[in-house]
Amino acid sequence: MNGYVERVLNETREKNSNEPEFLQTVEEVLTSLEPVIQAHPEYEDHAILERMIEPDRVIEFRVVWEDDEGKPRVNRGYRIQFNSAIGPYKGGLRFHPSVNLSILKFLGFEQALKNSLTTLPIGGGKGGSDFDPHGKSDKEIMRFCQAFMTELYRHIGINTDVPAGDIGVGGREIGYMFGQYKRIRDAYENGVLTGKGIPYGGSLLRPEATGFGALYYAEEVFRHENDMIKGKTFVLSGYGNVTWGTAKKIAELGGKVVTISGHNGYVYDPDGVVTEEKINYLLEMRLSRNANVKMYADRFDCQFFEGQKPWGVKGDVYMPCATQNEVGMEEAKLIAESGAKYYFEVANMPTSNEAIEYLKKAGLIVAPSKAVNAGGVAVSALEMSQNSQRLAWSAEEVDEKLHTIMKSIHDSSASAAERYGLGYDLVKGANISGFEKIANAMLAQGWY
Ligand code: 2IT
Repeated sequence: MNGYVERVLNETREKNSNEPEFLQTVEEVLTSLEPVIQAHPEYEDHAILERMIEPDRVIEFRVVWEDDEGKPRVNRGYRIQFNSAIGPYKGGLRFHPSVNLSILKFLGFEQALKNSLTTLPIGGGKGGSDFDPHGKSDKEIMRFCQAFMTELYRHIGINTDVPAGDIGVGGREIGYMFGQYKRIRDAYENGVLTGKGIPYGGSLLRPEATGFGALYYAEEVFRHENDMIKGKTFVLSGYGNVTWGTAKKIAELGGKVVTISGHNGYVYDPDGVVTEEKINYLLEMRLSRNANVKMYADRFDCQFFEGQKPWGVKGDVYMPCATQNEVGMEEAKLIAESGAKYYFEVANMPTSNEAIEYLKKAGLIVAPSKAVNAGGVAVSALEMSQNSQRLAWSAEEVDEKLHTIMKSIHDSSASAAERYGLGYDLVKGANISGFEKIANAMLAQGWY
């Protein structure tokens, strides 16, 4: 192993031993970068790796909100401003009880590399809270979002840091947070948040962008393999916004999604999540107060497998769309046994590092989340552009730009891997391509 990479990895393992998810990402990325580090001693001379894995700053704050009984409730809020070498910090806010520093640091580091891949001028950040939206009333959600923004507003800005949604944060939450930001600042700076509603500066196609982008990327992979999406069976996890957009585009392209999942089990729909009614029902489920994927099985009369994951179901293409670490060695073995050829990560870091290596060795084409799901943040950056120009592009205009961006992400990843003699390795290629732009910007900007 390259000496510099090894030293930084060992230091990180020691210093960050209480941050398992962050360590997982750093190990995956840094081992991919070995040939680049080997060829460019200037990165070591300027401590690029050490500087890149240490966030610019970590902000942690108390959020106090009033529940429907009039009682005060306390949660922890965060914003990690990870890297601003190529643009203002950009990345989502996650509201979920599992949120902690390790999770947000892994997401922030991944976000910086992903944003670099988009070709657009955005740095990396991530934030959120351990607040659990599940079972909360609409008014409780509103009061939480207002309380969260009352602290967050002082750290963000159109040229500083531009948050968006992630798990537990969709259009409704962004609306409440933007309302509070506007009230406090007394200014209509709608470029400070993305994922807004269409009437107040949201971009057409932002809700679809992560899923649509994933399929535009997949189309490039299929083209490379002289294969086609039409007629293929897709095994998906999740049932939220990302799963919705992914299923919608798969249906449009003639594929068939046969599974969706939630925290309590998965649904098997042999007829496919293919009709408009079924696809739209995903959105309806998520917005219900006690959202639960079993609702789909009841509504469309299909089987629900309680407490199980969908990875034992046979398919041609596997696309984890739910959350981190859904696929470990056990699940990877099931996927490899199915004889499938394609594995596209859509959620952020859904696969353990060991499982990625296993799937690659088993002969699957593995595409990493930081490339596959980058269409979401890319359209967020397009939303920022539209807001700063005070105009709105048509859905066709946004879709065309998204297409171009996803193709470029695929091509730059493939060619980066090729350049370092790694073959068609989309995982390493994405890390290298995302890294190079940030590293070179950091070199140019001096030590900080
Ligand atoms: O993981 C992600 O890329 C997001 N949650 C979207 C971030 C954004 O700024 O749109």
